[in-house]
Order: sequence, then structure tokens, then C-alpha cells
Amino acid sequence: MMFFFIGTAVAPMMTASAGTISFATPQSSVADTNLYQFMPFPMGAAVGIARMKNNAKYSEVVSKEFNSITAENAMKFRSLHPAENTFNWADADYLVEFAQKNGKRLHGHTLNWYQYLPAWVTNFSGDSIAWENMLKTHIQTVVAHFKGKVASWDVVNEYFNDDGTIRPSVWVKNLGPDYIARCFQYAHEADPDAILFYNDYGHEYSSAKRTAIGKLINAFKARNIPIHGIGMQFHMTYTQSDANINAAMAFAAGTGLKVHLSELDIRLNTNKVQGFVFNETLAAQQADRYKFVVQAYNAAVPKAQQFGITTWNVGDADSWVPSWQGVPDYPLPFDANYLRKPAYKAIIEGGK
Ligand code: 9MR
Repeated sequence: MMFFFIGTAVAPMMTASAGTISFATPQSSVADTNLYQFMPFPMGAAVGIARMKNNAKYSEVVSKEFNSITAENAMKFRSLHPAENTFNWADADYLVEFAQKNGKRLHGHTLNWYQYLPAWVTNFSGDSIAWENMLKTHIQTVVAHFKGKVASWDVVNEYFNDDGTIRPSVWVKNLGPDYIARCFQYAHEADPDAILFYNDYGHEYSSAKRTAIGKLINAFKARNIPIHGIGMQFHMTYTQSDANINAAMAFAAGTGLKVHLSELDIRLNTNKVQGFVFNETLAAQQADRYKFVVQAYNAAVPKAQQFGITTWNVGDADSWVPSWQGVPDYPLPFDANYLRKPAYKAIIEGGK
């Protein structure tokens, strides 16, 4: 039996690794191909700095396969601004250098979030003026530092609950709900060229959240608040329906803003089974969803609005999902050895 992959005929390979079987295409057979070159829009990955520095295979795959990069954690508040008067740029700057050397777009994540805050912020005891100064200083120092190096920012992440209400946070508590508009204004002042996104998850299952985000965007437009993009994280299950995926795409396209599938991964262990093992059937089902998501995005989102698709890390062993769910999972297009899973080819097919 011959297995055809991108014009090259190769024999199918099963590799045994860490007690699991990988139905991946041998890396060597497709060494001359790059994922992003097949895609009609930028194709990105979120990356961890320690892996970039210490795992040559990882950084090689990142540089070879993707043309957009997001820092998984290195540009979050706690990483960049660990103490009131201390900014720690080293890790994020490492990524800036990598992106520049390798000609990659760098997407910034995230200027404002209710999570991943240093203790000095959660314990901050100033009045509303002090809180406002702290918010503004953080956003503007960070955006100014990366001006001309980071093309775009998730300005505010996860402002809404799934039911469309505003999520309680230290920001809303101390500054009121409209602080979100000022985040965008502060970022825009610091870098007028940066493309500014509102980023959230759940568009594929919560119409209430979509409605709330839509209202926010319309209100921003009416008030001339600088917002240019909508980030839909798409941390998905492999059981997600075509209709739900299409609804999210149609909604995002309808905003008229740039649309970023900003944190895509497709998890398989929906019943949270301990000892859960990847197999050929699951690989095919996952590939089918990857293909559908890419196709739906490409079909629904007008070309000028296609900011691209970013997977949330690279290989299955790098994913946040297993530790979040407390069970094994295999949510990404590369396996633990960075071999291409069927999802990889499916992404390319979805982009055709
Ligand atoms: O993948 C990230 C993980 O390494 C961090 O521990 C976590 C911190 O809360 O954040 C994860 O990334 C999140 C992203 O920043 C925002 N959307 C949800 C992602 C998964 O939790």
C-alpha cells in the first residue's frame, strides 16, 4: 500500500513512543514542506520559552512549520511585570529575536486578563486613580517596549462569562466595567500601528457569549474605541458540531473585524478516562474536525479579515489540556515526538 502525501509517496509508519502508537507521517518524507506555505492565511503556534531554548526539535518545528508566533505565557502580566517597579523582558525578548531572525509575525498575548497576575497586583490597595495608573502604566510600558516588534495584541482576554455577563475581576472591581475600553485606548496610544484584539473562548458553544461580545464591539465602534480584531480561542472537543463551528465563524465574520482563531486545539478525552490512548480512529475523527474548522474559517471569513489560525502550542506533550483535565489527551497536530499527525494534513486540506 502506498500513502500519498503532498506529492511524495511514502510508506505509512507506525512509531512506538512512550507506550503509545503514533499514526504520524515520517518527518523525513515531508522535510521539504512547511505547513504555512500551504495555507491561504498565516498559520501560527503558541510557544513556551523554555522549550524554545532547550529543545532543538521544538524550535526547529516552530520555525519550519509556522509563520506566526504567540507567547503562551511570556507576555502575560505576571511574566513581564513581576513586581511594581520591575519589568522582566528577557523571555519575551528572546522570542522577539527568534521571530525577527526567522521572519515570523509575533502576536502579543495578553495585556489584560483576570488571571496570571502577580501578587502585588491582586494585593494592590490603591484607590481608583492608583489602579488606573497601574493599568495604564502596564499596558503602555509593554506595548511601547514591543512597538514595531509585535504586530498585534490580545488587549483584553476573557472579559465575559459564558452566559454573557461580565466576569468578576480585580479590574472590574476597582475600575468599573468600562475599564475595558480604556485598555484599548491606552494600547492604541502606545502603538497606533498595532492590531488590537478582544480575545475569548466559547464562541462555538455559547450564543449568549457571542451576543455579549457582539454588543461590546458595536458599542466600541460607535464610540470610536480602537478595536481591530476578534480572537476566538477555539479550545474545542472533537465532538463539536458543524453547526456550532459555523455559527461562530459567521458571527466573527459579521463583526467586520480581523478574525484570529487564536488558541486552537481539539481534545479527545471528553470522558476524562485515565490511561486514555490515542488510536487511529481518534486520529481520523480529530483530523476531520481540524479540517472542518479550517474550511469553515476560510469559507466564512472574508480574505481581508483573515488574520490566521494559531494552535495552542505544537506537540501533544506541550499542550495545557492534560494538566487542565487531569487525564491524558492528544489535542494538537503534532505528536509528542513532533511527528505530523493526520490532523496536519487535514489542516492543509481544509485550507484548499
Ligand atoms: O496554556 C497556558 C498555560 O500554560 C498557563 O498555565 C495558563 C495560565 O492560566 O494559561 C494557558 O493559556 C490560556 C490562555 O492564556 C488564555 N486562554 C486559555 C488558555 C488555556 O488556559
